[in-house]
Amino acid sequence: MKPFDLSLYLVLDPELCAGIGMVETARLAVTGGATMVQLRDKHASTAGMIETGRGLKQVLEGTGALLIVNDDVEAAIAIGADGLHIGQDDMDARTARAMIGPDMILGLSVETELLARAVDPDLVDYTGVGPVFATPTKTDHKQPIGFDGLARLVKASPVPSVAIGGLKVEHVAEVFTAGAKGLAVVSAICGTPDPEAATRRIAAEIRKVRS
Ligand code: TZP
Ligand code: MG
Repeated sequence: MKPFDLSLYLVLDPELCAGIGMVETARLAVTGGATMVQLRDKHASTAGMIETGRGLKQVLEGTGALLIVNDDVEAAIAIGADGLHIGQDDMDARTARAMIGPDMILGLSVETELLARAVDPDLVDYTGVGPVFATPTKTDHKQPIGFDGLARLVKASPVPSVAIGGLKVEHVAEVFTAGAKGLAVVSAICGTPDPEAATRRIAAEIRKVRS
């Protein structure tokens, strides 16, 4: 498996990226310092995911940023993505790992301490922990956990965690203080007029809090 850096993890959303599209948003964000990009499109067919994913793979090529595909294991494999991200309502981690093989990164969303503790580090490489705050980006999200909850879940997770849910540049310090290895954001980058500049600001804040 490739080493991965969870520090600035962009999760794409086709609606929020509607103006310039997901591929161009990803290109700008990676230029601005995003370390991982997740293709997440709840309404796309596998063929649609593969088409967008191939475009993403092209723009990420040679940048060092990794491409993760949400939910659709068939698309993840066809794209040759670096990883797959699944939620608790998707296939279980053992099934996912059996399908993707040992080399792809596997991420799993966890919303409670119990779920974090249940993660098998032989199957799962990182956890996505949240939502830290309520967010309009995902309307069916679970109860927000706040930074106290984030710290508890990160501690319970046997693998590195990335925080998600309502996170903006002003939350970077608290995310790292809670022990997360990074933040995953949608609207802090996708919904902005200048995704590259927005990413640059978050990346600069990450460098500052880590130094
Ligand atoms: N999972 C939990 S919250 C969330 C996802 C995909 C959406 C986060 O979006 P935003 O805009 O960064 O709050
Ligand atoms: Mg899912």
